Amino acid sequence: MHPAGQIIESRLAHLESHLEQENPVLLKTVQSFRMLDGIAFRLGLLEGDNSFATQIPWWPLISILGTFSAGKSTFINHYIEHKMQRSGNQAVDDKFTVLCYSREETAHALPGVALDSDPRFPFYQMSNEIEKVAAGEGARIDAYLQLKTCPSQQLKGKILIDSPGFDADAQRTSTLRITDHIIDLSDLVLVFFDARHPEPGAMQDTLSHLIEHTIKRPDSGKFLYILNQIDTTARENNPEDVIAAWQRALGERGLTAGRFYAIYNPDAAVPIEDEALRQRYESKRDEDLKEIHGRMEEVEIERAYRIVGALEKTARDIEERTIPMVIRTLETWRRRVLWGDGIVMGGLLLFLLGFTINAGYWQGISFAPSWLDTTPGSIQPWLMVIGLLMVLTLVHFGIRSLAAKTLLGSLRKQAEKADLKGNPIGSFLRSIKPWRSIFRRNPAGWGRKTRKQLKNVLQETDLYVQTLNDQFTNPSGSAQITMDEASPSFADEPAAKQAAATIENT
Ligand SMILES: Nc1nc2c(ncn2[C@@H]2O[C@H](COP(=O)(O)OP(=O)(O)OP(=O)(O)O)[C@@H](O)[C@H]2O)c(=O)[nH]1
Ligand SMILES: [Mg+2]
Repeated sequence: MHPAGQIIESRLAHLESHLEQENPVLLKTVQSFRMLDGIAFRLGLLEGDNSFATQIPWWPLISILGTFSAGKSTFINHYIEHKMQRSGNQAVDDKFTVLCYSREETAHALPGVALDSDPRFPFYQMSNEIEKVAAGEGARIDAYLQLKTCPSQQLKGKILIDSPGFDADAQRTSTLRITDHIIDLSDLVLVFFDARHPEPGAMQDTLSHLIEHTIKRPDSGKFLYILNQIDTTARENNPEDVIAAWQRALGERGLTAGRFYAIYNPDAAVPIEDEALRQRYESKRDEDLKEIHGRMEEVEIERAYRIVGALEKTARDIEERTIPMVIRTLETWRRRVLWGDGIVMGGLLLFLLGFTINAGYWQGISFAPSWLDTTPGSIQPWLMVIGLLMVLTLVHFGIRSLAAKTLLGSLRKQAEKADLKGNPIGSFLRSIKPWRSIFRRNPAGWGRKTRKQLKNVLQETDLYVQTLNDQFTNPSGSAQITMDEASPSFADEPAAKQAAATIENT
């Protein structure tokens, strides 16, 4: 096998071994992605070192950001029921910690470079990103990122990222860049604030970076803003005022109600003496924690449907968008070649005619230059015809490649705009190889077999959706939520719509 193909194969095998532990339905989809890869290789849409499967993130990412000592690590430890992350009142974390599931009993900590080679993680080119903003820092990826694995059930099928305390003023550009990168990749972002800071105004820049920058995003729905450690406000005269002040401060920055939560950690909290007050705090906390945890579970379900949706979309895109785009380009190319041939060859023939007439080579309509008579044998006219044909052939192929060159730029732009997973330029170039007639309408490799395989993949996606529906709506399963709640953010994915419809019908 191609060495690049081997790399992909080992990545896919790696992916499958993780899915085997965490989500068997998605394991099957890898086979369908392989099928699509095969189709795309044949069509020239993918190169040897690529796979549709590695272009999508397989594990949902939940990142926990926020001010330092807000209780991010304590929250995570509580959620995963393992004491994975150190916590403390000084700034404890100086690295981003990626936490993921492993069935091994002992927890493992691995350096940041481990994230580069694992298909679960979208940090593939993180060191390049860092290098761009801070020269020389890219090689020190281990100083920014670390990976920890843990056998927590809560970590199954998702990845958590714990981050160092965020302080917009003191932060290095590289850390800001990683933060932004992580926000981009995350399916859910929990932004922690600390109720011990009575005056939210004290951290203008941090608030601005965490709120004003996020609120305008098209995916702003994935941010949850969490005021933590509200137990510390119980001793104030008007505890509700502290929460209200925060809510106001966030509101001034454009955050509307609904995604603002107030919680505290039962283990780390200071005891609340007043019985009635304590109950009020506990019920508020439990209610909000339940909602936060609920969102964290949903993310896993959403991602499963999204992967099947991506599979379906990739298959459909090949047939409905990529191939038509290549066919259109081939048509334009054919027209240009024909025109080019006509003009150049016509011109050449006219020139030869003019030249020979001028030279007196013609007698009436027969070509009879004086030098032809004197030469013994009658082979020369044929040689001339062959020579002429060879010149015309060269001209034709020259025009083919010239015409192709004029189309590459616009094809590239079209492909970028359409945001296609495969590269139509590869298919186009393969379809205009010298041995292919310009009159062939279909791109190279686009035949009955390929179409049938695509159809099979689409049928399989329907099956996967049904299996996922069974898995997630089955009351004995762990997750019990309705699709309306589970899939608000990907309503445009066909598979998701179908899933929602299927559930409604049952
Ligand atoms: N009273 C109270 N203390 C808490 C709560 N959550 C965390 N703490 C304490 O706050 C301190 C900071 O907690 P961490 O979990 O380390 O905070 P962090 O946000 O991870 O901090 P950095 O990683 O340093 O940014 C620790 O001493 C925790 O015990 C809470 O809900 N109430
Ligand atoms: Mg921490």
